[in-house]
Amino acid sequence: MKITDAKVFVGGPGKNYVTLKIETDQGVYGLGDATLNNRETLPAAYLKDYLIPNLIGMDPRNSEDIWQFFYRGAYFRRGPIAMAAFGAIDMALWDIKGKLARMPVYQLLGGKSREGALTYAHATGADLPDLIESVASYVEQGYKAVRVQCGIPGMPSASYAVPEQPSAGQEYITDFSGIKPKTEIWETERYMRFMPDALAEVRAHFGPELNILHDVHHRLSPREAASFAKAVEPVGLYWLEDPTPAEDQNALKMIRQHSTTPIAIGEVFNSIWDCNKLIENELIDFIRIAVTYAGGITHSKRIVDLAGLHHVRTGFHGAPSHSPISMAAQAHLNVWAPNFGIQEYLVLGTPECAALFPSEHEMRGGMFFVSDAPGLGVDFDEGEAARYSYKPGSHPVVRLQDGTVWNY
Ligand code: CS2
Ligand code: MG
Repeated sequence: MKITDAKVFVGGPGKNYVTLKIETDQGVYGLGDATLNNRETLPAAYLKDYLIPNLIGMDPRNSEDIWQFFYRGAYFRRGPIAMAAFGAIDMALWDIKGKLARMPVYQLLGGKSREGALTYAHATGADLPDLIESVASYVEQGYKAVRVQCGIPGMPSASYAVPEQPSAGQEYITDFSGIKPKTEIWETERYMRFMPDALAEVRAHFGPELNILHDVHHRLSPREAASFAKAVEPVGLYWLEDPTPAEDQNALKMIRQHSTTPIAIGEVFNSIWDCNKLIENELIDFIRIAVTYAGGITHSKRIVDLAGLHHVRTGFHGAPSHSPISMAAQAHLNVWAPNFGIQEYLVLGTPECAALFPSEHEMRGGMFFVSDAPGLGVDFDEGEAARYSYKPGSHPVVRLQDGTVWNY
C-alpha cells in the first residue's frame, strides 16, 4: 500500500485552518490538522516543501516509522512548526488506519474507558456581573465546567480573553486586520488584588458543584503565582492554568511549595521533552498539550502514558484555532485515556464549519461523544474549502504601563 498524493488547504470560516489530505493507492484517504494559530502558513509550507515529497510512495500503515523518519531525519528537532506538520501527517495516518480496519481510532488505542468526555467552555465578562451572566448561560446549556476570565477594574485595556465591550458575546479573537498586533496593557498588582475575590464570588454564586477553571496566561512571576495559587485555594478551582511562563519549569516548585491549587500547563509544549521533568517531578496536575503541535496521536499518546504514571491527568488544548479534525483526534484519545481529565471545547458548530468538516461527533450537556465512524470520523469538503483562503491576523502584544513588553 502506498501514499500517492497529499494536499494542504489553508482557510476556513473565521479561521485559517491548515488541513492535510493524504491519498493512497487503495482509494482510502486520511485527514490531519496542522493549524498553528497566527502562524498558519508555516506548517503548511513545511508540509508542502519538505514532508510531502518524502511521504509520496511510503506505506501509510507504518505510522510509527514515518513519524520517526520525519522527527529524527530533520536533525533540528521539535518546535511548534515542525511538530504541527508531523502532527497532521500522523493524524491522517491514524485516520487511514482506522478506515482500513473499519474501526474508530479509539478502538485502535484500546477502546473506550468512558462514554463521553467532560468539556469546559469559556465564560468571559468585562466586569463581574457580566461574567456571572456568561457563566450562567453555559450552566443553562448543561456545562459542568467553565473557564472564567474577567476584566480588571482600572486596567487600561481589556485583559486576556475579555471582550472590549460588555456582553459583546465575542471570545478573544484573532484580529484579522493584518499581522501588526494590537497592544494590551497589563497590571499585575490590579489583577492580584481583584481576581481572587472575583473567583470567590463566582464560586459563591454557582455553589460547590460547578468546576471552575482560570487561565493566568503566563502573566505572573513564580512568587506572585505562588501567592495567587494560595489566595484562591478556598475557591476550590478545578485548575489554575499557565500561572507562569512555561520556559522556567523551576517556577512550578515555588507554586507547589505554597499551595495545593491544581496546576495545568502545556498548551505551548510540543514534545515529551518539554514536559517530562514537570510530569516526573509531579509539579503539575494536568497536561495541556494539543495533538496538533505535540506531533499527532503517536507522540501525544506517549505523553499521556508518562503522565498517567505520575497522577497527571489530561486537559488537552481546544482553543477555537483547532479544526474539527484535531478536536476529533483528541476526542478519540479522551475516550480511551485512563488518566483523562477534561477537554477544552469551543463552539465550532457553525453551519459553515459543519459544512466544511462533516461529522457525527456530538456535543451534548457539556460532554463530547465520539462517533463510531471508522478513522477519525470527520470528513473534509473540498468544494466548500474553495470558498476560503488565508487571511493574515494576529494576537495582541502585551505591555506594562511603562511600555515594557510582557507575556501575552
Ligand atoms: C488559551 C489559548 O485556550 C486557552 O487556554 O490560552 O486560547 C491561547 O491564547 C491561544 O491558543 C493562542 O493562540
Ligand atoms: Mg490557556
